[in-house]
Amino acid sequence: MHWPTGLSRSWISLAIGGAFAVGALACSGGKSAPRGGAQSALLEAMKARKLSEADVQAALKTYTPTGRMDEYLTFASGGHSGQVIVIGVPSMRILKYIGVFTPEPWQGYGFDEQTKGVLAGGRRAGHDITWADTHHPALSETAGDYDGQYLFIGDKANPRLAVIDLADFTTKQIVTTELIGSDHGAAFVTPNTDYIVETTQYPVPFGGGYADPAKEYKEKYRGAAVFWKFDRKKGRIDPAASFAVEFPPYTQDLADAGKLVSDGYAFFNSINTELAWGGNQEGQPSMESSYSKSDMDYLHIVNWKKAEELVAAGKAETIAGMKVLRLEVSAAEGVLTFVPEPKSPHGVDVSPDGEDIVVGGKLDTHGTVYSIAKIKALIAAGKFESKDPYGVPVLPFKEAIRGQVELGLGPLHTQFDNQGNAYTSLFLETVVAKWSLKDLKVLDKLPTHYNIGHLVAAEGDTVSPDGGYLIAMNKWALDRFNKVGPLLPQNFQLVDLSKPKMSLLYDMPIPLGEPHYAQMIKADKLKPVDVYKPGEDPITGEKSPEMVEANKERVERKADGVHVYMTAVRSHFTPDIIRVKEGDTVKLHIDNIEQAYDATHGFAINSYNINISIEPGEHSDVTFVADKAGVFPMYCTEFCSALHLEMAGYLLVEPK
Ligand code: CUK
Ligand code: CUA
Repeated sequence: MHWPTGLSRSWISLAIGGAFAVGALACSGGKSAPRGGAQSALLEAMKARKLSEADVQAALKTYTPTGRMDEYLTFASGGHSGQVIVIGVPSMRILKYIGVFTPEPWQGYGFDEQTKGVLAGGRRAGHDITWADTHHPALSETAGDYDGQYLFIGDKANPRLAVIDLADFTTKQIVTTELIGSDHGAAFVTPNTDYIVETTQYPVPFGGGYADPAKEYKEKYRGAAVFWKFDRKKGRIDPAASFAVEFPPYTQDLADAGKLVSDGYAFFNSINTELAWGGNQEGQPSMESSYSKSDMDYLHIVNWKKAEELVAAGKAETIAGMKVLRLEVSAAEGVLTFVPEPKSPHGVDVSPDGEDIVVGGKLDTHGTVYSIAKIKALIAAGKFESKDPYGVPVLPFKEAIRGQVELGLGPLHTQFDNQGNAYTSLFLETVVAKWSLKDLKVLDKLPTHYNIGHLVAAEGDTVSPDGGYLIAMNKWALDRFNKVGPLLPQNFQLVDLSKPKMSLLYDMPIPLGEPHYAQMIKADKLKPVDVYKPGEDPITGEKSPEMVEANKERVERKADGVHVYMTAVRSHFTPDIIRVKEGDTVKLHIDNIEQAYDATHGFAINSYNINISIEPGEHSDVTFVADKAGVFPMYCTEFCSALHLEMAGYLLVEPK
């Protein structure tokens, strides 16, 4: 602890003159405030809270007064919560959890017909899946820059991909393919968001069939990169226009799309060229040791524009409903090329100018920097050193790299700033290493707490990163926060990049799943709507055919059930009594007929698991079978007005 007695006089005057006197100046009509008073008040506050000079400087850079907005928004994966977390930077205030793969009661996500339909898009093997292991969110891009329109995120556990519309921060679509059995290199977008890439992690036989790995791992198990076609006009993935590129069962890891000079290519790591499959009670070593026997794995280089042409020319085979470019075709036609990469790497990140492909060694102390110019020249000249057992040409390692940077222990992921610097997370050393892309020299290291996984810099995956801020996304937090039992939050540490030496600004616990990755976008690129258009179904974006207008509320008994057309407005539902008979199918159609910003109503019914959120303008549908007779209170769950408690009614289910 640096005690404020060592505080330099000049620094105090700076702090007081620069920041603390602003309020005083405003109150005293322009006359400057008595400095001595403010100075001693500051020192007293610092002493009372045991704050050092560095602490106060950090506080000045993150403290955000009431009503002030953040400069950036970070979209972080919610890890196993299956959600996305929206965080303001530099305040590190949580602004929203977006329900994505998991039902989320606050938003009524997964409770009404609209969002149940979205979740149903992620059913696999005939099962509803109500959780996800989300890892990598990806913002939509135009010409390699975040455009603020969409966000995509993958589910590693049940390979799925979700589309979130940033017009209303709502999940609109979930897609999946039974072709593959898990993913990890997902989601990554091509520079104009033509495709969203989802790459397998653990190989399985394509299409979900059975094969014993002890006998048929090499022959039957496969990985793939799925290129999901994004239809930007519709704001949806078009599965029929999507395709996959088959990979050998090398256990692919992270991926990134090329940009500018490397546009048209995508890069995928692999960690298991050993073709291990486990079996530690069947006479095999555990995966952890067998995966890392070889000194080199293969960086997969995919020419996706060529793949797209071949698929269009009918060269793909349809497996489990997905068009798949088979290995033989990809190897022969130059779609897939390998280049060795050191020992079980983890992250692969393309530099802002698209020239360098940086691979984090994980079990190697280096960051390896491949050059797309060299790779292209080698491919054009047909300069391959060998072929892998599946017939894929392999480029010579030494000739494909621009160099290696000696980073330290456990390099994982890399981000970039606007000064030509790269920032790599070192998991084992638990630091952020700042290094110069040009000279491949380490410039600075900042300790993190603890075990940093990913890191995210402002606009850090684009063709024009901003610098300024970086968040270290740390796995362990053992002595950083008050104790909360054996399961601890993750620790996001905000780092100041504005000076040559990095400095730590803020620790933020993330108590909801383990976020892996995040992306940080300039807040002014986002243009969300304030309210829905009257009667809008948020999932279709259209006026609902069942829209309910004021004074048109009614109950109609139809062949498919009792339709209740209801409106919600401060502070009543109309009708506020719903009479049905035991066994009736009930279809509620509810419109929030307000257009006032922030005037959300909730709607809940006891015992029927009914809970929705109806934002201003929104139309929502709920279907249930009234199979239990009785009296069930229903009420608004958002404290919407002084008479919110009166916004209630009864569902009356008359016995048969
Ligand atoms: S992964 Cu978790 S730290 Cu899923 Cu991107 Cu590297
Ligand atoms: Cu509407 Cu409370």
